[in-house]
Amino acid sequence: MKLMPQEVEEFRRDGYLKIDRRIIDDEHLAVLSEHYDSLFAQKRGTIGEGLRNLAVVGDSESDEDTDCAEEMLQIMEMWRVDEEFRKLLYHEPLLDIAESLIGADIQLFHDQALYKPAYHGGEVYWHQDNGYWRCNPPNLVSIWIALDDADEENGCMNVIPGSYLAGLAAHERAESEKGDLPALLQVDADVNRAVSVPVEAGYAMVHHCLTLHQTNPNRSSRDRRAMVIHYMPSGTRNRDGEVMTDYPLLRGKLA
Ligand SMILES: O=C(O)CCC(=O)C(=O)O
Repeated sequence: MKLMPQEVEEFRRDGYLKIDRRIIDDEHLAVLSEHYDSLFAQKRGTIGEGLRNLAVVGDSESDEDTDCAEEMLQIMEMWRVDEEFRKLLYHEPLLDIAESLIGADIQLFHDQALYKPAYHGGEVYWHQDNGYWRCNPPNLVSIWIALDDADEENGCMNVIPGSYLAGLAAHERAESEKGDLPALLQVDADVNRAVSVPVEAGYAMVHHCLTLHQTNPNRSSRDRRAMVIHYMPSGTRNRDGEVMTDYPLLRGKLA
């Protein structure tokens, strides 16, 4: 089901939208959660090989150098390693949302699982996604799907409404930045304007690639598992100015 005109309008005004209808039903959510847990379990102890701890403060991504007090765990490109997450790319309710915002010709940019474990889940600093990506035109959207209820206690998304309209902000490397860890850029954001976006399990929110956003540490007793799919209009160029033709076409045609 496509977004209603007023929802599109809200997105155009705020640069994000909480979707008020369920996107993943109970049965589907149980399957995805099981596959998600099993992938993280398989990869536990292999930091740097497909699994990253974005809260790392050591000198490298190896387990020895990782400050395990904090974990903001990331697996990129889940669709390449798991059939359920590959199928999720084509889930009609998600593509309908993307189509309402970026048009009928939709390619995957990438997906990622972002897991903040209970008690010691790490932070993600204020940033814009396109601060990392530098895609052009900057019209990508990300659908952030909650596998657990996500709220202020366990690290839901916080956003600055309307921030995308000001274009790309100046990003700096955070102090804990080591190597090319992508989650460690940060922007000075006006936190007084921040809005929390709690999302229940099976629901989603969508944000523009220039929307300033952040998530807090998870000190609660509840895990916060999320899955994010980043969509781009076909014809989008990478940071080197090349059209990204070899990324999966999810709906419509290649530009
Ligand atoms: O899930 C998180 O903690 C951060 C999400 C994020 O930065 C994103 O979806 O772009």
